[in-house]
Amino acid sequence: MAADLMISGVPIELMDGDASYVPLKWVGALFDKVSEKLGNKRLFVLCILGLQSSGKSTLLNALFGLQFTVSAGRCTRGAYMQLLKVEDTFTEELGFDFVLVVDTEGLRAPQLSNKSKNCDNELATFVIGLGNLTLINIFGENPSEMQDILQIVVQAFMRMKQVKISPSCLFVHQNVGEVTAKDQTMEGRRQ
Ligand SMILES: Nc1nc2c(ncn2[C@@H]2O[C@H](COP(=O)(O)OP(=O)(O)O)[C@@H](O)[C@H]2O)c(=O)[nH]1
Ligand SMILES: [Mg+2]
Repeated sequence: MAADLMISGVPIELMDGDASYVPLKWVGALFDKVSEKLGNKRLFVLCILGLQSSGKSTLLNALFGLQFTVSAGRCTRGAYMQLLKVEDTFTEELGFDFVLVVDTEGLRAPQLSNKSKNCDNELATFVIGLGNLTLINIFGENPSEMQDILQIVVQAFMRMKQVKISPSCLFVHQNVGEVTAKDQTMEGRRQ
């Protein structure tokens, strides 16, 4: 049933945000079933990372027309995945048949602050390792927001060397209101 739901585009929990736990057996079985049902299809995994309430879910919803819950404060918990079919006309060009979009809870969630560092690193490592591409979402004009998250992300990318995979990442610097922001924040971004 879960496989059917997933194929029909329902978001499925991938990681339990409260326990920071991935039910590997369950997820493995789910994907086995999904690939059994869909046949031999190429999948592109797109993940997103960023501070809590930096508009990650909003961005994904806007990009793909999804309905991940959006609200102030902690609303996405753990990580959710949603399977999207690529339109036939684009599969050739893109080189994959499905996109798996993974929305995450976000780093530096105050609700997890007592065990935050570990949780953040685990989440970042998990998500970056999972994705073909990870969007690093940076909200606003203050470059200091970047420093926090960069440390976590770079750490996670260094770990990927140990397992010999090389995922890529893309920085999305969004919600910058001021037209001069690009020049003004250049120094911060360079650092
Ligand atoms: N002003 C403004 N608010 C935004 C933008 N993107 C998201 N928000 C708001 O920021 C809050 C958190 O967004 P959400 O997508 O849930 O963040 P997430 O925790 O990173 O998934 C919500 O109240 C959104 O409406 C944006 O580009 N501009
Ligand atoms: Mg969210």
